[in-house]
Amino acid sequence: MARCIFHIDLDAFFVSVEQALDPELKRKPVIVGGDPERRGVVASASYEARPFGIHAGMPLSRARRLCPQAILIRANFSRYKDASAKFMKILGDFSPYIEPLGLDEAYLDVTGCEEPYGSPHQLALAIKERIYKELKITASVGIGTCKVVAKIASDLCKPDGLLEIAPGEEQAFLNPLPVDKLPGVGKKTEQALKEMGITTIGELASLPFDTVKKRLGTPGTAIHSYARGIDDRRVEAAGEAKSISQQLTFARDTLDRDFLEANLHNLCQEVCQALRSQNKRAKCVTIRLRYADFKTITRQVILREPSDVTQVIFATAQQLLSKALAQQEKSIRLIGIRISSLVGEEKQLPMFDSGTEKPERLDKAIDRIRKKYGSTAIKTGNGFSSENS
Ligand code: TTP
Ligand code: MG
Repeated sequence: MARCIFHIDLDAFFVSVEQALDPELKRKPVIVGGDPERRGVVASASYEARPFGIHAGMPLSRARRLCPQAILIRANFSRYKDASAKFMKILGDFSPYIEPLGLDEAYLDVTGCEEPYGSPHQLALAIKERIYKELKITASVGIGTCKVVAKIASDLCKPDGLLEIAPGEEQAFLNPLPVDKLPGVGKKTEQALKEMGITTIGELASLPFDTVKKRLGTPGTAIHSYARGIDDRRVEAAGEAKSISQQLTFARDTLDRDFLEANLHNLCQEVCQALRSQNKRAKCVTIRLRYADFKTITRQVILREPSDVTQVIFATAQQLLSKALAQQEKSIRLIGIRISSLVGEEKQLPMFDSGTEKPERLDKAIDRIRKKYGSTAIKTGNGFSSENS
């Protein structure tokens, strides 16, 4: 039996939460973002602001120039977290198979759940209605037999949309769309495909498998399957975080190595604390650097042994940073860390290697203090946190 997968994404999420709290903001160009004095960027723009060319990630200074009458609101993350929790809870009432992707989107496997409603379409309407009733926020829902089709469908029908791609219709739906609609196709892949004369998903789908593999490597084979509407990924239950990340934009671009390392250390402490709170360890460490010219690079390494020890993760990230700094001497505006390939609890007892025991004890003590008094209550040697935004 074909699966029935929903992808549900709230419209202009941060803005919609603010509009629900202050109806005066409705039907107006509204932007939620960071601090304009500290080079903040647009996090979310209302649909009334988008025709001016405003989109997420754009510097606020530019957004203001494009639409001076737009109402700018500083982000209130606790409000968005509350709304997100309510949103996920609503979805959980419709199916136990829910995979949150971020604060405002989730996959839902509703195979067999549609019966009381009559059809998947009716079920989607019921979900949209419930979300609107409780949160005063519109949602867009894509329905398909797999994740990739559902996700692209919800994206295409925004805002307040509902688009169902019937079983068997996947290829016809995907064919005319540009390749960058496929998840995993970024600027680089798009360019590589363009050089092969491929701009639509249909053209990609008609290429022989071997050609795609030769040109794009193994990751290209997944994209090739998606282009054919083939995507066996299951909807994975909540709480199965695949990675944890943190990043920081500096008030001023910098090349100061001590400053970069100190901030990297703080970020490592934050992600490792989150990791430990989930009783997990990470196998992969990635750093991200954005230069003054907005060029962004990532560098990653696989650890020999998975770890949840701040000192281990930081030492690895520090080496990646050193290498990157040696390769490029350009000022940096953003630094980030991601730990991924997370593994569960089956931790080995550090019976002989007392060298690893000490940092672990230190981490535990810090976690306890931070839990009690908040994250600024303690910082170990390397940390300093001025100048960041
Ligand atoms: P999105 O769902 O990508 O965007 P959106 O909900 O604002 O708009 P859309 O109607 O197109 O779905 O992201 C959800 C929220 O995540 C968004 O409201 C703000 C936050 N966000 C950022 O903080 N920075 C970003 O670069 C993006 C893309 C989103
Ligand atoms: Mg959204």
